[in-house]
Amino acid sequence: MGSRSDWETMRHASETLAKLGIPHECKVVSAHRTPQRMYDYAQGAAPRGLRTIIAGAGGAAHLPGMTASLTRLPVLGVPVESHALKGMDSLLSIAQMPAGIPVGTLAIGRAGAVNAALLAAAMLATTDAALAIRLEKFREDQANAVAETPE
Ligand code: RP5
Repeated sequence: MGSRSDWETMRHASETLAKLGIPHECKVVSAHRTPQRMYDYAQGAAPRGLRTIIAGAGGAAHLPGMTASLTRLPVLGVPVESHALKGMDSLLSIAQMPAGIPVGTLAIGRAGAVNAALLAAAMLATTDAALAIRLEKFREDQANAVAETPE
């Protein structure tokens, strides 16, 4: 994530990954304030054995796109809700990548953070049969938790 202030949103990605038993790490890596850290992190990710990167940022959210440009790993972008523009700035700056370097862009805020984790899980589950079973169980539990009536 681009800032410690993004953690309130991005913790939902981490919690969802943890529920699915997916090992992960959470780092503050700012495209603007710590560009060298971003270069080092993105370029070192694949050689270290990481499989996917979830990048959350707000405002002029360059982190997901810049990260994607520095690694062949799939990058999922989470637009963090900004104070000034409610995350529309984050959303557009993450989603509107020019052709050639993709960022898979999720919804603004908590929903995007949760879904980034679930999408990462779905991608990883294509080559991990045990995770596929855990993901199916997660979906089943979620369906069972939805009441048929509103009261
Ligand atoms: C972005 O600027 C971060 O991703 C964060 O969403 C936003 C504001 O950062 P802080 O000023 O709260 O550190 O780079």
